[in-house]
Order: sequence, then structure tokens, then C-alpha cells
Amino acid sequence: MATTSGNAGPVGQEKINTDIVTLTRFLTEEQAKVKEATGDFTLLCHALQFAFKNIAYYIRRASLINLGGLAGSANSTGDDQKKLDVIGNDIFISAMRGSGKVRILVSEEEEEAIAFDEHPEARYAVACDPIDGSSNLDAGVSVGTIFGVFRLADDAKGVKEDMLLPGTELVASGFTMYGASSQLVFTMKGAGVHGFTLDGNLGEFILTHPDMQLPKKHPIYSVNEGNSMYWEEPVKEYINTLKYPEDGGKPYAARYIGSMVADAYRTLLYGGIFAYPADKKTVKGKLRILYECGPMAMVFENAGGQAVNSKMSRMLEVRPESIHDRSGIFMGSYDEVQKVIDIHKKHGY
Ligand code: AHM
Ligand code: MG
Repeated sequence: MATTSGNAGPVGQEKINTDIVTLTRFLTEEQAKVKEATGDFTLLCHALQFAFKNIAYYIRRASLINLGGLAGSANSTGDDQKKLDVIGNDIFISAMRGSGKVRILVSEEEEEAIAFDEHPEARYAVACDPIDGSSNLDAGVSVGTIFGVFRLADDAKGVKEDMLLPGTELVASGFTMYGASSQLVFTMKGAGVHGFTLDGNLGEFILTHPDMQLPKKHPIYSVNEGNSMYWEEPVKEYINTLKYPEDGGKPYAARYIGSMVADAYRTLLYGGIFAYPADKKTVKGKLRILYECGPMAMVFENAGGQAVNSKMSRMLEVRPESIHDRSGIFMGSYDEVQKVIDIHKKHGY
């Protein structure tokens, strides 16, 4: 007789789902909904998907094949590059070039935009941070890839100025998180946010979190409090209201990993707020508009949350002045971000 454990059925009687939705199937079904679709966007997404799988593979194997540590170079914004930063960047560039659908690419790791002149007809532009949070890599902390896809104007020349677009122009965005498992969060303009999990055996991203919705509020804040002596007054006041609630309620919990994809993923699932404000020392903010703040803002808005910059403008409407331009950001549950906005308004913002 078969043995049973707990409430599970006898071995061999697990309920097997034979009708799983892979990312490939999801994209095909989405394309079918758009009558005039040419399939270019779907092909581009397949190339993105391959880049994510490839980067996930090397991150999993990093300690085994000596990929830890520095590469001995610095990136566009002067940060030391890790060996994996360089590999992730090369994988991403090659996948985007190979798709034949990308005219121009901006990567955190490249000072200049990369124009794929061999594909003059390609109509998409991509911005990416191939391995965000890489300063945490050697400690085994979750890192990820952040990406945004723009449809270029018909008269675009394939130069970096074509990419100085606000997030409202994004046609798709999202991020992966390479952690205990590899997660992909993906959204398209005016659509929902969907979460996929990489099944290493199948080699496929499986739809595991359809239509992700941020809770309207949740008592978690996520910010690098080591910067608080540089914060502007409204930011100090806001964080204090969370730590010392006036109504005698419970204070908020602090959670800060220091890897935006991991902090964002938790915030998306549980709710709360993630902030990296501009401050007196980092006047423009730390995080980059094109490939960090904009794509994340689209995800958070499409999941029912809000995202604003340090001037309390809607993050998605902020147009970068240069491809590596930075911004302060507050993003998270709708009501939590609204508190930030209200306190700033009181201070005349
Ligand atoms: P990176 O793109 O060089 O990895 O930097 C971005 C990271 C984010 O993932 C994270 O939110 C932030 O920097 C952490 O900064 P800090 O260490 O100043 O708190
Ligand atoms: Mg980054």
C-alpha cells in the first residue's frame, strides 16, 4: 500500500498541471490580441527572455567558476565593475543585437548608447541595468536585471537623444530577481503586472503570479537610513511618522536589502514603500531614470501603486536630461506614497 504523508495523496497521485502558461505562451497569446501586431515585439521579448536565463545561469554558478570579485574596470557612472557586471552586460548586448528588433540600447555599464546600425529598420529601443545590486553579489544577496522597452518615433535616427523619453513612452518594462529562484516581473503599457518563475529543469519562465496587485497599504518602509543626516526636512518628517506614530499605533518595520530588485519585489508582494530620496549630498538622487526608476515606476503603477520623484512629480512623466540621468524615488503602495506626497505638500513642494 502506498504511504501518505500529511494531507498529500499517495506518491504518484500529485496533481500535475499539464496546462502551464510559459512566458513564451503568454507572449504569443498577448500578440494574438493585437490585430496589427507584426511579431517584432514578441521576438524582442524572446531575446530578453534568453538574456535573463543566461544571466541567471552564470549567477548561479558564480562561486563555482571564479566569477566573484572585481573586473578591474569602472562603469559609466564610475562604479567598480564586477566580473559578473561585465558578463551580464555582454550577454544583454548580444541578445539585443541578435534579436534584430532593437535600434538602440542603453546599459548602465556603457557610457554611450549602443546603436545597432546593422538593423536600421528596427523600431525598438531598450534601456537596461544588466545586474542591478551587483555590489551585493559576493555575499549571495539577490540581484537582478531591470529593463524598459520603448517604441521609437518613425523619424528616430538611432542616436542617444532618441532615448531621452519619459516612462510614459515605455511599451513594456520589468525586472528579474536572481535569488532562491529566478523571478521575472513583466508589464506592458496599460496592462497588468505578471510574475513568472524560472523552472530550471524545463528552462522556461512559468506564470506563477498572474495580475499582481499591490496592497493599498502595509507597514514596511525600505530606505537606506544611513543617509538620514543628508535628507531634506519632509523626508525626515515622513520617516519619523512611521517610526513614532502619533496615534499610539505600532511603528512600521524597516526592511532594506540594498538591492533594488529585491526590495522592489518584496514591496510588490507585501506592500509598503521603497525610497531612495535625493538628498543634500546626492542632490539628483542615486538611481537612474531610464533603466531603474522609469521601468520600476511602470510596474508599480500598473500593479495599483504610485511612484514619484523627490519633487513629488509622477516618476513616469520625468524625462531624463541625459541617458544616465538620476532621480530620487518613492514607490510602493498607493496610500503609503500618498502620505509622502501629502507631507511634502505641507512643506510647500
Ligand atoms: P547599482 O546599479 O550600481 O547596483 O546601484 C543601484 C543599487 C540599487 O540596487 C539599490 O537600491 C541601491 O543601489 C543601494 O544603494 P545604497 O548602497 O546607497 O543604499
Ligand atoms: Mg543599478
